[in-house]
Amino acid sequence: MPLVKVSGGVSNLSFSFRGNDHVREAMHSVFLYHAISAGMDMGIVNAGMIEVYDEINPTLRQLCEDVILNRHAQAADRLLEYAEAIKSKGKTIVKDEAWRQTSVAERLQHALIKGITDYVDIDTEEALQLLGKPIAVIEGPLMDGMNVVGDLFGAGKMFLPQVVKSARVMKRSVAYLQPYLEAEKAQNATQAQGKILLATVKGDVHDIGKNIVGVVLACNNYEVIDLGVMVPADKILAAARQHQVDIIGLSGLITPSLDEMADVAAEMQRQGFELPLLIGGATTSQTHTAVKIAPQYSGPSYTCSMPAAAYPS
Ligand code: B12
Repeated sequence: MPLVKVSGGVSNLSFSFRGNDHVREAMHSVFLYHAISAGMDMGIVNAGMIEVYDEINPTLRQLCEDVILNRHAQAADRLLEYAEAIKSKGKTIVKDEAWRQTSVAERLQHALIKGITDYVDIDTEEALQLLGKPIAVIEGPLMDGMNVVGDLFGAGKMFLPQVVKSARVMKRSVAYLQPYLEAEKAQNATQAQGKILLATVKGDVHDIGKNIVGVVLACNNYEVIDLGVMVPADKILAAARQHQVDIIGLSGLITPSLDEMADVAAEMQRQGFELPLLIGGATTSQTHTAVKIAPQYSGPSYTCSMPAAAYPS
């Protein structure tokens, strides 16, 4: 029945394990993982009570799957037995801090996946000491960690509320680095290089990458006009005229943004703009700029989403 949507209260599933959050969180994640891939449209769930599917203890994950998928007659008894054992050992077993012993890149990745903000500042500082430059921390361990989050999310093993928490960790780390980026600016202070307008296009809320680009440009003496997220073409172009910018930079991370960016380019052409147009965001590509943007706009357009190492010198 293609027009029917499926929703449900996920926590009801684990209600009989009240007081044993470890088991409840695992059950919710296992259920969501299988239900979403089987077509569930909306799960009502306490965002603080879900685990990353891949991070569930493998024994517990199997026990939960046996119950949820009704795989054999003893499934419920075995999960009950496991739950009792966990409960009697108390909560300290559950809060495993062993990840604090790993390398700083692994710790930042763990914090991004788990949405843990407690150690972001000290880990970011350690990564900065190790890598020397704030931008190297962003482009290295932070971007690597976000890519893992993206892959887990894409595979249905992380859920939206968890990615919101990851975004918070990323933003906090970038905020920690900002004074260091600004200190670099003070060292290189020369006259303004030009004025650039940045916006995430209509329909898209992703702004972490755009904000980083804004900080880096500002630290390199560009004046940045940032219009924020979900910005329609007419607003972008009106602001570009009003502020007499030298460059327009668009950001977008979801597939519909690719067409929206092409619409902005077409509108720039129609309104007689000749400014350089920068296109950025994880889903954009050289091919997209070449095939979708350049034919719409006779001014220069550039792809800006490749890792720095991939740029031709
Ligand atoms: C964090 C995140 C979120 C957060 C965003 C928080 C925020 N305030 O930004 C939240 C949880 C809100 C979110 C929501 C959604 N997300 Co999301 N999200 C991500 C995730 C995991 C990381 C993005 C990120 O911040 N990366 C780190 C930054 C630094 O990288 P970046 O943006 O690429 O920026 C770099 C370059 O591209 C470049 N750059 C970027 N912009 C610009 C602009 C200019 C001018 C220049 C020069 C350069 C430049 O510079 C940056 C530094 O190098 C990605 C996965 C991924 N690997 O990208 C998915 C991802 C982008 N999301 C995805 C999806 C599907 C969604 C949702 C639709 C989910 C949903 N079902 O609701 C919604 C979108 C709602 C909407 N209308 O926009 C998909 C998109 C797939 C697709 N092709 O459409 C991805 C790829 C995950 C996946 N694998 O499925 N998401």
